[in-house]
Amino acid sequence: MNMNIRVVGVLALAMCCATVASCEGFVFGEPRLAVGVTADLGPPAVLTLAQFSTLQGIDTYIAQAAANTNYGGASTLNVASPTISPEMRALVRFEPSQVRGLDGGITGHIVLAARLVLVSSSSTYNTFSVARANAAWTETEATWGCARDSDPTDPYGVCSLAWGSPMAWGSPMSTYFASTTAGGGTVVSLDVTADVQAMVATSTATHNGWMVSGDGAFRSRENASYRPRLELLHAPSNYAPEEPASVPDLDRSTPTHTYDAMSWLLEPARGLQWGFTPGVFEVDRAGVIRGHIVERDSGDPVAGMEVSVLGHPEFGVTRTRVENGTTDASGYFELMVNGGDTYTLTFSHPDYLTAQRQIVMPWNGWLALPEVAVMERAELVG
Ligand SMILES: [Ca+2]
Repeated sequence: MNMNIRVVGVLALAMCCATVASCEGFVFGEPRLAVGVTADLGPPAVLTLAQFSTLQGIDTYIAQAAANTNYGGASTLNVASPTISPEMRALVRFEPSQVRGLDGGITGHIVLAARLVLVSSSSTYNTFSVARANAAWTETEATWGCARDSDPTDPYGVCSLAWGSPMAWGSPMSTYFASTTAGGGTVVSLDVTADVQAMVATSTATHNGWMVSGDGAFRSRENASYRPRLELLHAPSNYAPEEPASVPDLDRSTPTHTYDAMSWLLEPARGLQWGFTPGVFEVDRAGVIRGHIVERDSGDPVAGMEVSVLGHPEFGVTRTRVENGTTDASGYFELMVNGGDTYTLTFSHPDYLTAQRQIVMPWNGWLALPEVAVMERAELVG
């Protein structure tokens, strides 16, 4: 039997719970309407598509086999891995002050998702990865041999600024994880959320852009129709997500992993769980923690309380929600983690004392956390 459902919030969870054997014992708290309006909540997340043309970005590629040649004016960004040919890497940089200036200024905002989006210009492509470049290269001076080569026509190369070693910091932050076919070719999205979060964290953070490796070729900014771009989803620091107005249809005719039923929690545009490492959730293991946060004395639900797992930044964070379309706190949250382990959940909010709870998370299941009551900081000092 196919029964497609499209319902809201708590009801949707109750229904999909019925398809997951291991969710016995999963209980729902009574949804509570807030008595008062939670103050100072920011507006919902804003989706920004920031194009190079507005961010004055720069790009080029560098080639090991032509270590003193600069390709800053080329119409493609060529990449090649050492297993196939002499290595080539693309360099792309957005000016951090321009990123922070988006939408009237986003310094201090949280970055729910950021993707470096490149359009392929070749029919063959392979896995790509992105890492942060470690020197202040320029578009017209970057070569394989130097971040800034004072004379790229000089066959011997004279660095006015050398690359650090290795040329990109640490291991790649992200591997190729999504593609669609657009008019200009295959679109490759590389997750740079953590990096862009650092870029907007302060008004002075510097950033030397990204070095992309793999096999293929992309269109450069000199190719105006399909320039590289930064897709950025951000929200004010006091952001609280809304209860979802709708959730995806669920086919109840087949057994479903919790991950499959609930992966919509991870969709960036929903703004429900962010900052997780792409691909970290395992289909067989992943489960969802559901909880409710209230004020200790009043019993009123608390919105905007950040929920994270101590020692596991790879799972990202969520925050307790407001009712859909309002700023009234619902106090509910769902957080996806990998099951089969013991965790310490941390609840933090500028106005409340930080609380922690130990949990044992089952595989492929649900965990209903007993209601958490938190105390206002003001109450402590008053
Ligand atoms: Ca260029």
